[in-house]
Amino acid sequence: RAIGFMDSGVGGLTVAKEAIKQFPNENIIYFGDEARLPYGEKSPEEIKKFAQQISDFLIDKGIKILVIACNTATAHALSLLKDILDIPVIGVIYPGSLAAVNISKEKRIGVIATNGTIKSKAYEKTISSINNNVKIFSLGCPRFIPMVEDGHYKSQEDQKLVTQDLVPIIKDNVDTLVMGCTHYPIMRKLIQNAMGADVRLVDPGIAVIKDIKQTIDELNLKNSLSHTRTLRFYTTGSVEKFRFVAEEWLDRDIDIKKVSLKTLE
Ligand code: DGN
Repeated sequence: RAIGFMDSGVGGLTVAKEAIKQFPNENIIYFGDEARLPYGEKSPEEIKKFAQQISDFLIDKGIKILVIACNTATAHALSLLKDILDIPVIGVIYPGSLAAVNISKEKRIGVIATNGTIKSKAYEKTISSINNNVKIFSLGCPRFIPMVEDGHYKSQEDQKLVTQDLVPIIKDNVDTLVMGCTHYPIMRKLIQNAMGADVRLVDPGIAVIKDIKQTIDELNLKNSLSHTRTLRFYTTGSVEKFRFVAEEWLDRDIDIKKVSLKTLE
């Protein structure tokens, strides 16, 4: 069986890439719901419905663990999916919060994310529950998601837009910044340039790998070593568009299939 990853688009590939590297024997099935992107502007009820549909689809394909490789879906649907699914479900917000608290020296932590994640206050609540003395500054950066989906994260013009949007959090003088949307690490360089070299960037998608490993070990879900693994990718949007960003990011050719929204309903 496989480890399943879900996101609204290519963002969760930042998590899947690390999983591909760290778990060489594990099958990976990835689902990007690009036809319904951006999740950041949808209501919690809609996100819950999408997350249920996608988890049903992935379970049908044979996953043994579900990783919600999307902060917005983690904020709105993690506890629901944990309740209703009988496989382990792992979200990115707790591991990201813990990594940020551990790495921050001055305990001034910034969080950038979709408007949906920011409104949910999921990071604020989680970070405060880990350490009550942290000052938290939050900022919605919705424009970064279409930039990443369209491959706009390289030019000077892209840098200008990113820096412009980050001005409020730059002014907050944070020492640590959580990239609280899985799309953002794809434009990590631009974010680091804007924030300055001494601000520590936290990628919750990397932090979650430890949790996945622990779940595999504890529940004895490891594949046998002789196994040749498979990687499969699904999108509800355009296969070509998904391929454009995904193959560059993963640095390999991949098999992508289109899923119509009708089959999810
Ligand atoms: N990648 C998603 C996240 O981490 O929140 C959301 C992107 C979006 O659909 N707005």
